Amino acid sequence: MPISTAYTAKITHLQILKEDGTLDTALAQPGGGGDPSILTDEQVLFAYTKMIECRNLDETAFKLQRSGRMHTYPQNKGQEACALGSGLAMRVGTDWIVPCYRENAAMFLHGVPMTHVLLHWAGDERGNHFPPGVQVTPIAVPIGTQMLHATGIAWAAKLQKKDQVVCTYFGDGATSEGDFHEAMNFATVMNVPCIFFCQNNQWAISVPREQQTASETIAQKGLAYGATVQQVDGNDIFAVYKAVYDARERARQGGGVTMIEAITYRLGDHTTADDARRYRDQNEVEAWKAKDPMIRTRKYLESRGLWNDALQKEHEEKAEVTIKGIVDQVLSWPDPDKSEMFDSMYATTPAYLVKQRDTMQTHSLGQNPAQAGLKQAELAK
Ligand SMILES: Cc1ncc(C[n+]2csc(CCOP(=O)(O)OP(=O)(O)O)c2C)c(N)n1
Ligand SMILES: [Mg+2]
Repeated sequence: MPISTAYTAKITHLQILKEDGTLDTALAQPGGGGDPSILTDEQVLFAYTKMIECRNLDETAFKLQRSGRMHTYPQNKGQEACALGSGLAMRVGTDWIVPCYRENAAMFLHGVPMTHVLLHWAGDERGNHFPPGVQVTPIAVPIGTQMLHATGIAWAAKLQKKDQVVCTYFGDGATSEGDFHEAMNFATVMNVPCIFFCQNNQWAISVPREQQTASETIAQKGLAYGATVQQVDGNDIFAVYKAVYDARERARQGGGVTMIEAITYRLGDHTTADDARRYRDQNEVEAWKAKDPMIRTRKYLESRGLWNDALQKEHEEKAEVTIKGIVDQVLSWPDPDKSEMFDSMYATTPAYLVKQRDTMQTHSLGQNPAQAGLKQAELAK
């Protein structure tokens, strides 16, 4: 029996907006040219103003943490094209966003109030309780878990014949977790409408991408499970938008899972609990700063006559006011009532928890339980 080829594969890398801010006109016309998979000027303009806002939020959250008014916060700096390109390509109120923690802008686009993201990182669980109708799941800090949730949501949508697609986000490091492989396997076998969006920002805290996986690309891990895969320049908002838009439409037509690997870079520390200078070469950081998605998007808008220094100043000032307003709201958020920790656990709170809740309201526990309306015999139960 001669040796034959059992399998060959090719993974393409998509870049539409070049680093000099010009479009590859073989792939896209400036203004969109009526192609729904290409961003219009209006969308790019909108996305750029959101980038300004998100960067201000990052800087503000950093200062809040340093001044003791915020717990850990993971900056999104440098990865905004991923969040905005993908967030814009998903249908608000129809599709689902299942985030990790480095795609704030996608969450905001889909209706999560900025206050809630800050509340979350301030350790307030109410930050995970989004307004009704918002189709976004809470920020997931345990690495990888959200991909399983996304798979379940997409499976439910398929079973219920709903026109819904799910986009879940995760980092390069997360693809070394079991949850990624289990989610990917189940999602592809069941052919569910789910997009696995990997923000390959080159680092998993202090572990560089090469030490974390021997896989030449992250995208090829999706190939192993039978997903459609696409690698994109993650600092190119056009490429991200097109890849997610095409994946969304494919999923709606029954084409199942797409895995997108977006090549990007974490310009900030891992979180405010980290100091990346201890393990990262500054030359590497500087090289990526030059590829900042904001610089590239701004160059494009300038070439279209849609942006200038005056607008930059105006929107930076506007963002400052917006974010300050958000912070004021968060800092004056009323404290939760102690009893709230009992309220959302069971549909009907069991008697022993009712007892705990009620006795917690008094200083007399163990001294005069009658104060809490409880008889000694009941407490002994
Ligand atoms: C299950 C689990 N293990 C370990 C951690 C600690 N941890 C937090 S972030 C992180 C690295 C994640 O790297 P990556 O997936 O590349 O995402 P990035 O932070 O780079 O966006 C680790 C190991 C965790 N949160 N959850
Ligand atoms: Mg990473």
